[in-house]
Amino acid sequence: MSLSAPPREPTRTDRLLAAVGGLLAAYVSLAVADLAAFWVRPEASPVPAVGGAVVDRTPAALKDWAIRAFGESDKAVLQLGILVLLGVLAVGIGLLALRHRPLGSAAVGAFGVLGALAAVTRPDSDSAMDAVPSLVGSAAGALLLYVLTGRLTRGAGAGSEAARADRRSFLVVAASTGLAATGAAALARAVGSPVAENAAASRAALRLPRPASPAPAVPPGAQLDVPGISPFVTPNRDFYRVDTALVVPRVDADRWHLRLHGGGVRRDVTYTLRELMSRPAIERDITLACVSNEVGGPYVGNARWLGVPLAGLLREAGVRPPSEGGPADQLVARSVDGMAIGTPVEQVMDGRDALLAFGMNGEPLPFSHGFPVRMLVPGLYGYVSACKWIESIELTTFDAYDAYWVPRGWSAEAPVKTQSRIDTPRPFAGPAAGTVMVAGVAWAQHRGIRRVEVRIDDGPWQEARLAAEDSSDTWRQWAHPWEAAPGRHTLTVRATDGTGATQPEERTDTMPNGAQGWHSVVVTVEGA
Ligand SMILES: Nc1nc2c(c(=O)[nH]1)N[C@H]1C(S)=C(S)[C@@H](COP(=O)(O)O)O[C@H]1N2
Ligand SMILES: [Mo]
Repeated sequence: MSLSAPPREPTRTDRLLAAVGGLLAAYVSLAVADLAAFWVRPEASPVPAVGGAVVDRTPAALKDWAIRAFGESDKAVLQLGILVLLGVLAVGIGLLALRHRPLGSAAVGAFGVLGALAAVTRPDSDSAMDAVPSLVGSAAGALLLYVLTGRLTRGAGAGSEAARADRRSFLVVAASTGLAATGAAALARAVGSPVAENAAASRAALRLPRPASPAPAVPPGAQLDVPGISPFVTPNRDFYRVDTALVVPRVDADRWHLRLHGGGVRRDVTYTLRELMSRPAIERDITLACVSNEVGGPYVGNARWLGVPLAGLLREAGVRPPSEGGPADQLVARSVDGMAIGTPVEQVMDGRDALLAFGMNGEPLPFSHGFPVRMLVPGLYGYVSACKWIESIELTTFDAYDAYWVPRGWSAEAPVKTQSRIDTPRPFAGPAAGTVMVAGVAWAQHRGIRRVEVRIDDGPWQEARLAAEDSSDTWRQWAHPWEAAPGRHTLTVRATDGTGATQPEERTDTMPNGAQGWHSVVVTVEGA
């Protein structure tokens, strides 16, 4: 039982245990880092920090593919990928530690340094404290690996009593550390990060102002009574979510402010939420769509938003649109998580209801939709208008600055393209022969929808019944009763917008400025 016994050759069991030790060291590193991040900042935890760095460096085409392949799970898939890669590396490090203990621990430390670098170089990091979770976590992991592998190769022989005692001790240390890390992480999650708690409390305490200009009541005919059609108003919990945030920012409304600055602004202005909410608020129904929405895709939703008109705020600060000689043609909105979204100043100030919104369907913005304040500009895709968790607005020019998505291959300016979607019947459905309601939604925000037509197979285009128009900024439901004969049929839809332009047949990619083309659905009608 002497500590000075010379190391022996590792057996297969030793190697297996070393691999387990490596995995456990990685697990404990991440758990401890997560724990530390609860006090520092949840976003500074290594997996979201590294994941965020990966997201920002992912080629646009790959990101677009990921959104299409994994939908709103793309972030979970990315983080799972990082964990799997870490797992493989951890096994390698465990085996390395068996040969060379200090080197194994040094490797764990090196990953800690990488995580720390990722955390402090995130655009939303404003403190070196963000390095702490990764460093503390990896230090714990490195120490654990050192202790564990120390139990593996001491002793005269693999079968000796000393070696057996060491293995028992390995298992005891491993099990207790693993349990302790799991327990601590679970406890921290249950208690909640103080940062997130303050944000949740500030949201719970928020009283939305009454709109000086309420939205007109939704016309009764705007909602068709067709099972399976998208509801005219998308409930918040069903509203699509697209953003780059791996951890949803939880902003404390009591400490939030918005800075307005840049070309044409008389002098920098800063608004608190209270100041913003004390201005006359307007309430509007606006349909928001994502440029990554494929023909027939789900990334579009309609809500009743409450906020203050952005144009008025800009005017007050001295901003004039380019058509009135203003020096800035681009408004860059930046968020607490480092997003930068560029919007044409001309459109923001042309009379449409561009908003700094704080209410969504009668409640404060949900955290995932930008609490406490986001921007919205009817008629423009979200990536060029709808900055969530906004914290500053800079007036600049398109020549002088490329917003986040532009170097990634997306157009700097992107009005929404007219789209129509068949919600029901679903693709590959098998309705019974007879009257089948073909129905869905069509949108061309700020131009409005004038006509929707449906085609069965290669038949003539037939005009669908349009639901009442709420506003030209919202989508419009449509329905068409079809006398369905047994067999396989292709249903196709196309819309005509308020300018008289009909959706072109040709499909284009979502990149660089939105998909176009006709949506069709294939169904097999069951015989009578
Ligand atoms: N801060 C921030 N704001 C953002 C984004 C983002 O990644 N970060 N994504 C934009 C995109 S691409 C779209 S389509 C809309 C989606 O808003 P939603 O998630 O509330 O539906 O938010 C926009 N605002
Ligand atoms: Mo988007």
